[in-house]
Order: sequence, then C-alpha cells, then structure tokens
Amino acid sequence: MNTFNRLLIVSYRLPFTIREREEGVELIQNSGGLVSAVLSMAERMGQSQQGTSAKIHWVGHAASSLKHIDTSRLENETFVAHPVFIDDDVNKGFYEGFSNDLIWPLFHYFPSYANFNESDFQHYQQANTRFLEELTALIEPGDFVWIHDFQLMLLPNMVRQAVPDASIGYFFHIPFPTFEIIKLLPRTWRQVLIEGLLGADVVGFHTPDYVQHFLQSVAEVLALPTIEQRVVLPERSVLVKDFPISIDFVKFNWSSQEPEVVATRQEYQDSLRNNKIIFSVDRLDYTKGITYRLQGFERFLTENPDWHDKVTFVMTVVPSRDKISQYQELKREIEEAVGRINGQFGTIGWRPIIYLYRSLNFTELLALYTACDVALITPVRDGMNLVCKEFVASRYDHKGVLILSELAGAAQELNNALIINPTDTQEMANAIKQGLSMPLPEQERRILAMQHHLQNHSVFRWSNDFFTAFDDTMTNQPELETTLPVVPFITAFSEAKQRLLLFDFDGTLSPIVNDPSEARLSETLTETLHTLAEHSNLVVISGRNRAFLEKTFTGIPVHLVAEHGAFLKNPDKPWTRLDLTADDWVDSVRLTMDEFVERFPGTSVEAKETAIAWHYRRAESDDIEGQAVELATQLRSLSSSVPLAVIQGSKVIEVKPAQHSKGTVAATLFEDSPYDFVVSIGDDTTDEDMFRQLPNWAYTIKVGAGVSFARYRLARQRDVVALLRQMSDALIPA
Ligand code: GDG
Repeated sequence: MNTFNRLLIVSYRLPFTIREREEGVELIQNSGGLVSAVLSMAERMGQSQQGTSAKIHWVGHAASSLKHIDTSRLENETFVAHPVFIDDDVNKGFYEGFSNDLIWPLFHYFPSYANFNESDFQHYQQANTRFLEELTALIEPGDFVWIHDFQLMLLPNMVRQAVPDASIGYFFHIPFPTFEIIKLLPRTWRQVLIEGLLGADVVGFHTPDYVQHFLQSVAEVLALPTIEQRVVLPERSVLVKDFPISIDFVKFNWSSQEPEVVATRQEYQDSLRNNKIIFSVDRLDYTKGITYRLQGFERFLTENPDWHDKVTFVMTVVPSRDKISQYQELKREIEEAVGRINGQFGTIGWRPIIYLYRSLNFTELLALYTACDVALITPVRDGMNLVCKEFVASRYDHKGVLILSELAGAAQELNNALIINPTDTQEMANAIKQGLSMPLPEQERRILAMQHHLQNHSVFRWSNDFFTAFDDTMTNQPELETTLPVVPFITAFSEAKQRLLLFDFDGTLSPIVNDPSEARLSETLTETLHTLAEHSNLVVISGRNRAFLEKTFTGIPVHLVAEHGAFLKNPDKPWTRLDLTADDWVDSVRLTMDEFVERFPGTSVEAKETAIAWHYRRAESDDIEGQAVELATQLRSLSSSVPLAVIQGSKVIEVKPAQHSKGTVAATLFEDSPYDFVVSIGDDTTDEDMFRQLPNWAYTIKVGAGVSFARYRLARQRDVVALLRQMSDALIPA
C-alpha cells in the first residue's frame, strides 16, 4: 500500500451513477462491496497523502448517451471517474454477449446456457481495448492498477504489453471452474483469457478451490510451471492467491440500530401479524437457486401443516439482465411457483410468500435482515455471496438463523450456518423447520461465532491482504537469469575469509550420463576440487546415496550430503543423520490452526516436539469435516523451507516436516559459521530449495535452461568446470 502513488481501479461499473441535471452533472455514489473496500483504502491513502493525488481514480463504462458530457470534472471528494464509452453494438456483444451470456453461465457450471459466439469474442477484445486506451492515457509511473472481474480478463496483459513495468492487481469475483469447464472454450479463447489474467502481478480469487482450478488451467493451457503459488513466466512471476471478499461489518451492525431501521422493522413485523419471517434477497439469476428455494419452502409447508399461517416468506428478487432469454424464462418460472404455492396453501388472511420484484433501499434491506427469523440463502453456485455476510453482521440482537448453500464461496467461512445443498429440497425443508424452531441460546451461539469471524475478516482486511500480498510478491520475486559477473565473483571469492561452496553432483560437477553408475569426476576437476576444498568449506549436496558419494570423492576433503540432506559426512568423519532444524513453518502453521480454533469452538491445537496437530473431535460445528478439508488445503499451500506433510487422521490434522531437503541442509550449514562468501550451484529442481534458503547476497547459480530462483545462470555443465577452475586458480599465488 505504501509502494505506489495513485490507485487506479478498473471495473465494468463506475462507483457512481452519472445523472445529467440542468445545473450540471450529478454523481450518485453506489454502495456495493467493492466501493466500500475501496473507500477504506481511500481513507488510508488520505492519511499519508494530501490533495487530489490521494483521490482514487476509477475507470469504468458509461452509457454512450453521456458521451457529450464534460468528463474532465467527474469527481467527488473520494473518486475521480474516467468513463469508458463503448459503441452500443460493441458493448452489447461484449457485456450482454460474451460476459453475461458465455463466461457467466460457463463459470457458474451452467454450460448448457453458454452461448459461444465469435463476434461476441471480438467485441470482448474491442471493449477491453477501449478500457486500455482510457487507462494508458491516465497511467503514470508509480500508479497501482487494480482490475476487477470477468468482463476484463484480457486487460491485465494488455496493460502489461503497453506499460511493461506497471504494477497490476486483478481480482476475480465469480467462481473459477475446473479445467473440464474451461476446456469447453475454443483453444484460442481460453489461451488469451488465461494469458490475459497472467498480465497481473497478483491474481486474487475468493477461495483456495478457485485458486487451484486456475493453476490447473494455467498448467493445462499454457504448460507453465508453478513454484508455490506463483506462476513462473520468463521474466517475472505471478502470485495467485485466495482473498475472500467481505463486508463492512461495523456499518451493517450499527446501521441496523438506526431509529429509521428500527421503525421500518416494527412496521413489517406488525403488518405480518408477528408471524415468523423467512427472508431472501438476490438479483434475478439462475445461479441464485431461487426455484429450488421455492421447492424447498413448498415441501416444508406440505410436511408441516402446523406451521401454516405462522410463517411468511418474504422473497425479494432484484431485476437484472432481463434482456437475456434465460432470465425472462426464470422470472416466469418464479412467478408461476409463487402463484402455485400461495394458491395452494394461502388463506384469506395469510399469504405464505410475499414476492417483491424490485430493489430495496438500504433501510428496507436492513429492516428485513433484522426482522427475519431465518435468512434463506441457497445459490446453486456463487463466487462468494455477500448477502449472507450482511445478514449475520446486521444481527446486533444475536438472533436469527442462517441457512446457507454449500455451493456459495461463503460457506467455507460461515460454517455455523445450517449448511445445505440447494438441490436437496428435503434437506432444505428440514433446515427451515430446524431454523424456525431453533432455541435462542443456539441461535446466539451460532451468530456470535460467525460475527466473530466477520469482525476479523471484514472487507478492509480483504483489500489490505491483497495489497500486502502485492508488496510481498514484489519484494520477493524469483530472480530470473542474469549472466554471472565473473570478474567480481572471482575477486569476492578470493578475498573472502570464510567461504561456503555448495555444489550439486549430477549435471553440475558431472555431466548427465545414461547410466548413473557411470558418472565420474574428471581428473582435472578432482584436482580443482581438491584445491577449493583446502581453502573453503566445500559441500557436495546430492540425491545420491552415501556409498556412491563416498566412493566418488575418496581422497578429496569435501563434506558430503547424501539423499537430499538425510545424511552428512564431514571430511575424515563417519556419516551422521541430519536433524531438521529449520522451523520457519511452525509459526505460520500455528497461526492458521489458531484461526480455526477461534472459528470452531471445541477444537484445539497441540504442539508436539516435531509436529503440530489440530484436534476437532469435540467440535461444536455440524460441518466440521468439510472445514477440516479446508484447513488441510490451506496448510498445504503455506510456504516453508522444509517440505511439509499434512496428514488427515481421525478427527485430527497433523503437520510435520515431510523429509529433508537440500534447502534445509543449506540453511543449516550456512548458520554454522560467519561466512562472507557463499556460492551454490545446481541444475535440478531440488536445487531450487537450496537457492531459496540462502541469503540474497549469496551467489546462487542455475546450470542450464529452465525457470529458477537462482540469481545467475551458466548455460552448460562444462561452464561450471571452467568456473571452478578459475576459482581454484585465483587461490594459487602466481
Ligand atoms: C458478485 C458475485 C460475490 C442486493 N439486492 C439489494 C441490494 N443488494 C446488494 C447486497 C449485496 C450485493 O447487492 C449482492 O452481492 P452478492 O455477493 O450476494 O452477489 P452478486 O451481485 O452476484 O456479486 C458474488 C460478489 O460479486 C462480490 O465479489 O460475492 O459471488 O456473484 O451487497 O446487499 N442492496 C440494496 N437493495 C437491494 O435490493 N440496497
């Protein structure tokens, strides 16, 4: 957050509606999740900077009917808007076509709704180019460009090509599906879409699943390697990580207590004769599971006549995308189902469903969040879903029950909800009954646990985590190929007082041969190593076994490390088994587990001598097995110098070092003495551990082609031999 001057947000929508009045243009600020998140950043930027540069610049689409307005002064106290005007026919193909009629259904696992249309794809490219034009006119050195969502998947790479050293973040607000779905896209489309996203420095998704799916597509479509959570490109790497979006907890919690909201709530409860209230609100969309929800409610009424006349379902559907035929069809289906249910179960004095097809103002929304007894949120697929988080945050009275679909991203966090599968109408009917009859202490316990989570994971944390990850990733990039500066290298080596030399064997000291048992050291190299070992701590770190190494290096005073670090032999000493002393994994594992303990009462962490375990046998939550899987996924994605084994046992997840690695050994050896010269040379992926564990001033050298965390590169194995020769010559006085 402190590494750039201005923040440039790019999303399809601007944060305000532009209205033309007689006295000029009026900007009406919207209040979506993204706007709140960005507002929080505006506050923080405002603290460190003054004047207009602290304002956030927002690039977004504006109706072409506004083309004639003066765009030079479209700003309020927080934002400066930069409208992108797109010709109507292009916008239609781009937005209604490719975005909403292809990517949206496909990525929400509705492939049969997806409309593959070549001209829509061209319009998508043209529209992304229009955004690029607006951006390139605006962007200055030191700016951070944060691009949002599926309408602008090509833009990150377009910006990267136009401004190669730009700082670019990208956040994807909908699910990223498995490769089986991506595969449905024509080859060239899926390739440019994925390349498009990889133009960013950080690509964010809501959940670890979406991250894994994206990385799978990167591997399948572009065959690019991933080291930890970074996709490695020839010149840079891209961090791909989960950042679950959230809400402004305090705003929802406090605003619900405003007198106006309290009065509106009272009005609703009175007019519904204090019936129990079930509430839902979503945009008209087939992903939101509205028809399944109606079936679940219908089943509940069928099976529970004792609840007739005692409960009202207030179902709000906000008009959206109603130009697309599936949406019109869906609207008809909803209206039919509502009519059928009300007709069948209603009485003169009781309508089971109150159906509103319009949007609510903020007061009405909060009044309903807090008036209801059950919030019924049942999408069949949802990137995150903010409605359920807003409902929980609004309940300052600690009452109310959340019924939540397991297919919403939010279900991975809000596990104290009643989690259901929306297509299982029996399960939904049961959950409605359970929710309506839930004792108050249980309601309170569940709501408090979820509120606690949301307080710690608000939208401010979301944006903050995103920028922190960006800062980290920029200061911690794998160094990619630079020619070794031989002269300064040899000088540093010869002038050093304590030298540590770490060499891999196969492909580094010895050429790769067909029969591994035939690998040998040449006579000259043996001589060279002898000289080097007399003046340095020379360590051969190999995956080979002890017997082979001992035989190969007989008579040379080198230290040998066998089997990737399992065994060490100092000159003239017997072999010893190495301890794993690197413990940089402990804190991050502990922190992740502690977070789960906080979220799931009844669970605990046990620190053992060589492992850490999370026990959940006494967990109070219903969906704890699902959460255990989630924890295991998170633990597997933690970075550590030691390879970690994450073991799922019976009601326990245990983490311990998986095995020795060259990196662990390198780090341990480095700690032994105050070395002032360190060089490590290797050609293999196992040598990457070694390169990453050494301090950044060490000379780390990759042999041959391929991505690497090494600072330098030598093209061939024989270049290593030549370099070592130069080193040994430098030690012998002329
Ligand atoms: C996409 C992803 C992801 C809705 N009706 C009214 C109203 N709303 C507000 C809600 C909430 C927002 O709209 C809806 O957010 P969701 O997250 O539930 O859904 P999408 O619009 O589909 O959003 C989704 C999200 O992006 C963020 O990344 O969570 O998965 O699909 O804030 O309060 N607000 C008012 N009246 C309404 O009638 N005032």
